Amino acid sequence: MQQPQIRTDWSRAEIAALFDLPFNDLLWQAQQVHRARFDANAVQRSTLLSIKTGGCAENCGYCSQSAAFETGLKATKLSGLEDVVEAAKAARDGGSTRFCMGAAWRSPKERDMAPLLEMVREVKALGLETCMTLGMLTPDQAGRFADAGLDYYNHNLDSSPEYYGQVVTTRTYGDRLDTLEHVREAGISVCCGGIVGMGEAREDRIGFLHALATLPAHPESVPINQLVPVAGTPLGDMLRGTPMGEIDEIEFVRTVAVARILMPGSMVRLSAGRESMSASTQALCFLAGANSMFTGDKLLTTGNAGANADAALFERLGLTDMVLEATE
Ligand code: SAM
Ligand code: DTB
Ligand code: SF4
Repeated sequence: MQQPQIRTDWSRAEIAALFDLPFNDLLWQAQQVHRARFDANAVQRSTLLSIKTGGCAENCGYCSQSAAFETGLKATKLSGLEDVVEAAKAARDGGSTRFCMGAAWRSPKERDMAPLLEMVREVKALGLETCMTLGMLTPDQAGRFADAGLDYYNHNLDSSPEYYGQVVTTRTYGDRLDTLEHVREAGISVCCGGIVGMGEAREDRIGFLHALATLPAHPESVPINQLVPVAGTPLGDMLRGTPMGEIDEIEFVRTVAVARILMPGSMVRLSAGRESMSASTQALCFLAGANSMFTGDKLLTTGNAGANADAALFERLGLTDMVLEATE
């Protein structure tokens, strides 16, 4: 297949039509788009570390770390450099190529900048790609992270602009877009995705992917999370055990496939929710064009599939680690 054009002018109607395709036709199209640019059997692995857990001032309705909800999570201070470097080494030795450090903040404070920049430098020196997710950034902060060598910044749009207000009220969709612009302008690669299974309608999944695929440039990484329903959070409590809380796995795979078709050059990451996902559903996600995942026993605060389960999955599916192109 000819390399599909990278387009940032997708209409919602076009995206809706992709979602409506018969499943086999959708997966066929996603496979073609995927294979035109990527090795279809290679999957990149990233590892997460929470460097500052809990006590967050935002009220994202899915999140275990918001100070607004009683989730039983113990808040911590910012981790020390040594602990972070040790975790990064373990991730690298376990086959991860990217190390993503997350903090439960609305935005980093000035006093946190020096230790954060040091973490970026030290983790990068281990030969890992660096990623941080710290909430909102000013243009100045983004520039300083770029100078320290930060490769990626994760900041998710999470859902459609219409549904966003049901998920979080302490910041706006526009705030999120502003930070993405600051990150992009600083020359840092963008990691931006969202969550499926928050009780949103298909129209919201269409609106969410539309927002991503019509950014001035596609995010280099697109994490697609399945809601992990956490007790004590509004969305977790509302959806735990309800049919809405367990999004239809076929619809989840469709979302991955549509993301792949809309953003042919991006890494589409199968993110939160893998722990409760069958091997067959994960296999369908890879078939639909996902080519990245989080490894390790833990995401930020919730469980992840773990190294043994991942090794078994790679073996069963004949997957290999993606070899990264050398960067300077
Ligand atoms: N505080 C920063 C922020 O919100 O940008 C960074 C960390 S935040 C935990 C990163 C992302 O994880 C969120 O945007 C959301 O998409 C995802 N996430 C958080 N809790 C989740 C959950 N319970 N289930 C699925 N995804 C979740
Ligand atoms: C993303 O989209 N998913 C990751 C990463 N970006 C930072 C985080 C998932 C968190 C899942 C819930 C938790 O472990 O707290
Ligand atoms: Fe805070 Fe991020 Fe959790 Fe929202 S998702 S409450 S910003 S840690």
